Amino acid sequence: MPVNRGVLQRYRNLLPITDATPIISLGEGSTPLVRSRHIGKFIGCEDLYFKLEGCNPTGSFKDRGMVVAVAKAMEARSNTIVCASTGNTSASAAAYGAYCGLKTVVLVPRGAIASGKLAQAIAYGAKILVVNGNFDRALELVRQLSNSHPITLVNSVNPHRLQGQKTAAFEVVDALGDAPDYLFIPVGNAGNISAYWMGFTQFFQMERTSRRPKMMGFQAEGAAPIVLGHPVENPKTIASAIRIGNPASWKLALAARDESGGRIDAVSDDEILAAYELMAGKEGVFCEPASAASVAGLLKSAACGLDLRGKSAVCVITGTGLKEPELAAQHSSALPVEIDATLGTVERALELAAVGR
Ligand code: AN7
Repeated sequence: MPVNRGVLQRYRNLLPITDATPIISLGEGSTPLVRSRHIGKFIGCEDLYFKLEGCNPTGSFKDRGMVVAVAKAMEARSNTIVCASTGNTSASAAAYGAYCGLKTVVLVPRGAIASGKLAQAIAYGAKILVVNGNFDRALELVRQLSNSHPITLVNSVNPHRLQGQKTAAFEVVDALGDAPDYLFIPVGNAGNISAYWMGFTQFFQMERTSRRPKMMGFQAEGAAPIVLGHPVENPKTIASAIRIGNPASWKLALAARDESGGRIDAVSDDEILAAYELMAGKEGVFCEPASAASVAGLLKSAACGLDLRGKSAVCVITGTGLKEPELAAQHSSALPVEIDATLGTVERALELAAVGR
């Protein structure tokens, strides 16, 4: 198997890079597209796939965009990067910042990011500022900060982020031989749905795909500004990664929805948690709740009459469940059983009859 040389090398000609752009990589991209064994059958969609973005180096899709943003920051001779984050962006920025010797500053909302994401930012040595306010406020702060200081903003308002993230759409097309009929994706700050649409559109214009998918985006019910048509001041959802009330790429997401003939809808926390359990328990994919929103959206759409028979669909699984291990224990029936260290107690715990010894 060849070395994974990463997104910059692999898509050199399709990204805004120059001879002066350093070709860096932590092995991002080239993530698996796996076929569903359970959920597809359940909803009558034989061609259902999951794009496992949790397999990226820091456990989320953010690495695809971060590698481009950081390379461009280095090209511009910046020595400090900053972002606001619900967790994954900060983990990714901190990793690439460490790898490239940049100073990384992350602003995260107090008490509102998963423990594993915070642990990553700490381990990678970022300067972590915990803000008494939500993500939207933190994003306002870093926008102001980067406007008045020589610090590069690496949130998805930095266009290089979306450029990198569009490569996931390229991979989906290459894996399936064409674009799917539908793409289901969680929506938070709305960068990723916009990036996928850019990627599908670019491949369509290059005639590397015969069509573009309908873009099906899903917000959490308590954090659904795009669905409601106005910002949400105090967004609430168990899916902390998409607890965002005023998405930066709002207009781009609406364009993706409308140009593709897709939808942006909301799913409840109960629907998100049911999909989160189903993905782990029936598909063997331990994803984070925000990622499960795409699957919850698929199930909701099918239940509301979307006929997926004979159609192909891809759910983007944006991040790994390992970043918030506490949540699994709160939402699973398969809890650990403590036993004495004897074969008899193991057998009793498994309801196995003892074989004569
Ligand atoms: C797992 O890390 O916004 O709609 O600051 O971590 O492109 O924002 C994360 C978002 C989906 C939503 N799934 O993507 C951040 C941040 C996961 C995420 C989203 C996020 P966008």
